Amino acid sequence: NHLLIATRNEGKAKEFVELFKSRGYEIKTLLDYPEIADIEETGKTFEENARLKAEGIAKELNCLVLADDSGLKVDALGGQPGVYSARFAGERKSDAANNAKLLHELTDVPMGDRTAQFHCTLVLAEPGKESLVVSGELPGMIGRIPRGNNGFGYDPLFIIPETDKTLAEMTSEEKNKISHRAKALQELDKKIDAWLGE
Ligand code: ITT
Ligand code: NA
Repeated sequence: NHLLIATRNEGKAKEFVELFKSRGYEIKTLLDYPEIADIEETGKTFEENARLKAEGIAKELNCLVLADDSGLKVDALGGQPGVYSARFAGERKSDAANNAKLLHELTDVPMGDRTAQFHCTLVLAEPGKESLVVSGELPGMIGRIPRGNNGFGYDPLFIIPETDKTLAEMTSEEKNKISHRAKALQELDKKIDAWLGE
């Protein structure tokens, strides 16, 4: 069972390898295929962008492809950065630059109002078939200083209130039990067999 995941984000790729271990799939990502061109994310929603990536690569390679479009929705910012999470501080800027911009935008927002959700939409695509779309969300709070070295992206700022830890202070095993990505995959689990059999 082979599955190509249409991502070049190393943090996502690592999580997918771990998440799919128990699911009996052998995972490849676009990091294994440097010759394949990036798909432009011109969509305005997570689903549109995940479809562009999954359906674009599935058509190009004529195989089964899963894509993840995800991001951070901050309530005090009206849901931003949302689909622009990867490019919040500008194109090709570091995770640290994105985190610094987020902290700056929230300077005057008190802790009680720093609620946020991580969102993940997954699209599974195969040429000539209607794609399967699932999503997952994880609620939390945006901290005032980055904490922890695990994970990627906004993890050092994303506090899980029940544990008082940021996602970057959790092990990958702990994060993979609760994350938006794990929840979306649980939805995929419920639907994938019927979809593959269609
Ligand atoms: P691919 O399109 O190649 O998958 P990308 O990084 O461009 O990589 P997205 O467009 O989906 O992917 O952007 C997702 C961004 O949202 C990501 O770069 C992080 O900044 C943030 N993000 C998503 N999931 C996250 C997580 O689990 N932890 C921390 N940040 C996350
Ligand atoms: Na995106």
